[in-house]
Amino acid sequence: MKYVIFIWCLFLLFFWESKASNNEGLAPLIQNTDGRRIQMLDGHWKYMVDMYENGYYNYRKLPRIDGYFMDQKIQSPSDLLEYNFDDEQTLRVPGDWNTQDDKLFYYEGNIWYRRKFDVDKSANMRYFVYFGAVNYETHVYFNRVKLGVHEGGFTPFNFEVTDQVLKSGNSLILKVDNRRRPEGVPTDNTDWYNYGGITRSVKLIEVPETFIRDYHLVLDPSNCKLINGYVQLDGTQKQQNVHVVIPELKVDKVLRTDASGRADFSLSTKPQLWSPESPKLYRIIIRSESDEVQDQIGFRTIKAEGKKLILNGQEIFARGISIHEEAPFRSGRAWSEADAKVLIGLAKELNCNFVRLAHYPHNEAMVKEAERQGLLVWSEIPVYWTINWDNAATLANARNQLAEMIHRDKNRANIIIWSISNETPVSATRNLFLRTLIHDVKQLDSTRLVAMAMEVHSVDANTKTIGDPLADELDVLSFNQYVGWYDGLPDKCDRLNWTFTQNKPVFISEVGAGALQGLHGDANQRWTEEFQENLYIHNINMMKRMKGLAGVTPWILMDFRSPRRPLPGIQDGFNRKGLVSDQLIKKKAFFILQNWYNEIQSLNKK
Ligand code: GCB
Repeated sequence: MKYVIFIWCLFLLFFWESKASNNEGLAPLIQNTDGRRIQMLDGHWKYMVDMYENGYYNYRKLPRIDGYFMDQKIQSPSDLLEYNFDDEQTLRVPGDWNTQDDKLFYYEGNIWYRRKFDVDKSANMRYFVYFGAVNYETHVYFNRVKLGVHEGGFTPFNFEVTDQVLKSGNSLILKVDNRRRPEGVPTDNTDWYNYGGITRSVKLIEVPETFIRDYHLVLDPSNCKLINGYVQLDGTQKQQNVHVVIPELKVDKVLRTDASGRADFSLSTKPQLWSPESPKLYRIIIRSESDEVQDQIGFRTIKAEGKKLILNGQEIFARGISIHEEAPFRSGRAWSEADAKVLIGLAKELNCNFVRLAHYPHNEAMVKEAERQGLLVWSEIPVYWTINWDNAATLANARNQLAEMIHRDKNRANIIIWSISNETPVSATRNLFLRTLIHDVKQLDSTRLVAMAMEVHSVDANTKTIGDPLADELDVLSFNQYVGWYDGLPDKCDRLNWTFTQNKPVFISEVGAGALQGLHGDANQRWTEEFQENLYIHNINMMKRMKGLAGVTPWILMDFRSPRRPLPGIQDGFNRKGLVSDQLIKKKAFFILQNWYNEIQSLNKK
């Protein structure tokens, strides 16, 4: 009992302390920026490399009041000024800096960015600058005033600039620091490339004084004829009539927002359900007295029932693949609709109905393309391997990234799983940390499943299980396993059995082997396409024997850059577990997995 109380006190301590975070000045996130009046701030931004953070600290290492963010110009030839944005080179935004200039390929440090722009400013409107993602820590300055700070490289954030925005000559300056840090999320040790910079679009959003800041529409988990949701206004006129209109379903629901600007609602209708076979989306119009926003939303239900995964009331097997947010052909961070079309198109070709977007929230184009093409999604935050479990700021940061991920994508029908972590070693502090995140997901969005990629444990030489105490608290039993690659050779699969005490759907969130595309040889020779092919054959046979297997997302669709992978002539800085090379040439294993997925699909059709 004493032990339980002690643990509980620790938990509470975490909870309260976790309010400490590096974020500063952020405005509550605006929902659906694609549906707003925006001025894109993408394009060529001036940049300055600042290895010593000289534009931020003075020679006594104290923050400067005349830092680079003041964007000064000399007024007379005798003036002393040691920087000048006007004469600098440019970087493309969005885009990581590493793949834009050879000199920046290995750079981990600070870079200052500047974008000048004019605004066709209207009276009585409000303005926000919105960043899709910037890796990793960003200090934002607008017209020489500091707006604030955001930590985390894969989620959106915004600041209000209504009072500062000018009709001409606005100067938006960012200090972006991509140094890895042990207390960061992710921590300093990962198996992917640490691309730095403004990796997603930057937008200036114009909204009326009172605007529709947020909304959520979701099918009732136990009633397919009921849509639940809320609308949240922001501004001084909080009490308004708001219409939620779905023209195709002849729905026009009128709500009245309360003194806090919020209206919760339920509306009866019978939408055609979104599914991989028929990814139906409806045009939704939300209209207040002062604002209107439109979206495309689908409706479906998802639940775990015993060992079954149930989509829209029917059992489904998730034929998946893991994907990193890495650009096809050119490497670097993927960000565009064109990148998403290629990656999602390949997953479709593999005959997937599911993708694991690893190991951090991907750009919105990926999620939306997957939704249009009928792919279910597992979305996750970069709580990966050995992060600082006992650091309150680390927990606050992870919680914030989780909230930002859920906020952005809560209206996407294809997301069925929020995942809170990947391959984290069991310990008391880690359990407390992750338990807080599980609790958060349930608070923020109880309509989806909560998972994490767990590790496996051996019962005996031929039996494996999950020995993670958190397995009881998650909705699915998902784990990474590398039998045949890090764990024995592929024929080990033939002898192995799996046993689970929890009655939950089983997901293999990773399985795979490295192979250099075009390298051929014996099935026992590592790095050949034949070795990888053989490993897939043995693993698939083993997976066919696993009771309650409800989904798989092998590792991984495409080769991706990782500094942990130096082997010359084979890896050359790439993790080669892709089913296609970084140039998108298919390896033999691609077809093995594709055949299995075809087989599963035709069995399900019978
Ligand atoms: C894992 C990690 C993944 C790695 C992969 C590998 O378990 O979750 O991020 O890239 O193994 O290739 O070793």
